Amino acid sequence: MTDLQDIADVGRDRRRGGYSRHGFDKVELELRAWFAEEARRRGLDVRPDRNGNLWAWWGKPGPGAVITGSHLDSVPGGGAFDGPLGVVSALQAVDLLRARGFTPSKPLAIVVFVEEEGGRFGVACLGSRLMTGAIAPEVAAKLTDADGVTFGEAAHASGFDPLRMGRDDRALGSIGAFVELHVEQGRGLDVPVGLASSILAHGRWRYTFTGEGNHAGATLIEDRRDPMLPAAQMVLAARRAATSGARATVGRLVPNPGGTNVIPSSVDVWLDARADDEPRTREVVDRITSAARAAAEDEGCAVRVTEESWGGTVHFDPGLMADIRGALGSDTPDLPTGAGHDAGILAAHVPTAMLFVRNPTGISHAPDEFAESDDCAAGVVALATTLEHLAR
Ligand code: HGY
Ligand code: MN
Ligand code: MN
Ligand code: MN
Repeated sequence: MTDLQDIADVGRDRRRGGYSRHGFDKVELELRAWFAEEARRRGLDVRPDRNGNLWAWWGKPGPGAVITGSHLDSVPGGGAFDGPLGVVSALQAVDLLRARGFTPSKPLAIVVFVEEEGGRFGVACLGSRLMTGAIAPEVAAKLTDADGVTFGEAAHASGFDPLRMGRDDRALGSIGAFVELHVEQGRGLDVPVGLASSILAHGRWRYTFTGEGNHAGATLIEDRRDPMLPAAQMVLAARRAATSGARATVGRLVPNPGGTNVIPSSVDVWLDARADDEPRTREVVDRITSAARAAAEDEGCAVRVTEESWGGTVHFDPGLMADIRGALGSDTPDLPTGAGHDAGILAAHVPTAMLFVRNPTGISHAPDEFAESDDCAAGVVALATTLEHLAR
């Protein structure tokens, strides 16, 4: 059954050495090597695709393939389950199917997508967006991390040619169904396993406030053009504009240069906004942006707003959900989620569904993210039953 230790180990490894700087960095490469070794131990054929996503095949790749999997990268300060639970459970589901004497009549694979959280290069689901053409390779290649390293350089250093990245019709064409198992994020399940029905529309915006860098002690207040002020006003405006239906979050604010005794010359603030649909999301962002512009003007600062990523509302495939519910039991609940996933990117291209494993804390993207062993084990059984049903 799912060994919590496996998940905890992967989670621990993700914390080591700046795990949030995933996307082909040392820790992600080590985790990918761990996955490849675990897959090979199970006789799976491990092949990276040209976008850096890792595929472990049970049987020859081919049309109508049943695919499962998730991601191994994390957010800064993330938990151990978001991503790894889907990957570890897929490996354990293969074990369970083998133990049942099952051999798939369709190709079956586990996929590990690269840079799902956008923790290093700022765009979530980068590997699945590249594969589906949702982001152009030349745009992805220029994305930079906190040290100015580009995704193209990082990918190249990991053996991938950024110029060969991009929409992969062969891979997409081979997928008959994609089912991602994931820890629940937020509280909604009263039973160990449920299905996802939809994902909120979701975008990320970068606000750059520019003022005048100066000395904290030598500069009179009336002589300042301090970009930290409109940045702070924007954070408050985000909370004021948010409602339970439209979630606006500022989780990252970076003053430049960032000295305690230095009035910053500029401040970058990232906004994560999500709502049921695009109009409601953009309405909240517009309100925040006008407050940001007004605050910048008051302080004699400039502000530049850049939309860094966008993904519309996702509705999962009702036919596939019904098919899976037929295999798992008609009482299998479904629930919407506010969290984005690679499954949300693939859903626009191939029949896609998600299985959620109950999270008693509801907390995610934080160390208290959790799932009970029994619920994880129930998730493996549900995934194995789903894969057997789809690939029989
Ligand atoms: O941000 C998200 O919702 C996902 O965890 N990448
Ligand atoms: Mn996440
Ligand atoms: Mn995730
Ligand atoms: Mn000094």
